[in-house]
Amino acid sequence: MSILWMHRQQYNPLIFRHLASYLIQSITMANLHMKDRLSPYPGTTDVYRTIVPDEKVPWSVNWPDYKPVEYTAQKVLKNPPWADDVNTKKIKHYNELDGQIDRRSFMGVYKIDEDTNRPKNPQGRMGISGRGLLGRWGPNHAGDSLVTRWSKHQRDSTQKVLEIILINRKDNGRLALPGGMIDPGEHALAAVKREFIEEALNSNPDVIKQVDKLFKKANSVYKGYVDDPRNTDNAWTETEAINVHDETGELTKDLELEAGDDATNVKWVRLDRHYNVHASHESIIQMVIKQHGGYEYWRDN
Ligand code: RP5
Repeated sequence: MSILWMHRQQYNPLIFRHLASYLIQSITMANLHMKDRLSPYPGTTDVYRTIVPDEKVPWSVNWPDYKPVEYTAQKVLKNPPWADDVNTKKIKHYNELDGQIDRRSFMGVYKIDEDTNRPKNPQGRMGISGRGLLGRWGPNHAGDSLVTRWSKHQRDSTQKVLEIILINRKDNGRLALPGGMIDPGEHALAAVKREFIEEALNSNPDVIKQVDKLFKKANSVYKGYVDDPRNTDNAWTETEAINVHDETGELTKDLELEAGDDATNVKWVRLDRHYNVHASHESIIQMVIKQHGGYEYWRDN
């Protein structure tokens, strides 16, 4: 947030309240999920989360006066095929495989509010109820790819630097892992490969064989919650992240990257510093760097 931005907003006390909360949270919450508690809610200019102090995030902390802002985007309320019905009473199989829809969470069994039949985000209060931009009540399962290889420009022989294919997201412009929501009945690996082809290769049919070969090296590295700015009290994102590492660089040397679908740009990114990446993708990237014994840039800056 720039000083200019703050200056322009100086007469809006609501925004300042949220800014103050954001700054305090930034200082005190080094390890707590953060991006899913920011305001305004993505895609809006006027939907502000109810401020949730850190100590009141867990549902186990009694807070009878808690009043989250209710918000579900119009496009979700229109009931497209990727979204649930607005009426949660129709959902009978939370925490289970509900036909083709996977309502199980990597976080374990989540609780359901007895009065509303709405699932409760296992990470706690988010200051907003409803589904926001997310289609499913409860977990919204995504898959992400981490296609990596060694950078040609190494720091030294003991600190090899990895590079990775990242996209820029259409919705927030941020650098992100190529990825997307898993369709009902789809396997995570199939979804990850499909999203990679759509977003990083613009669905180029000529590269399918090359991608098939590359994805033979697929290795699941993370299954869990994502600190996604779209998360609410009742709907949240989880992902299975899959690493495809091209040790020699041979399999990817001719791979022609071209952004498509939800991506505006795609490129190889040298992992030698922090980038302001979407959601909690940076922590997954760091996990993969550690697994391959690459240069751990976060230790130096
Ligand atoms: C993130 O949102 C996941 O990690 C995944 O990258 C992405 C899925 O959402 P869409 O790209 O389909 O919007 O939380």
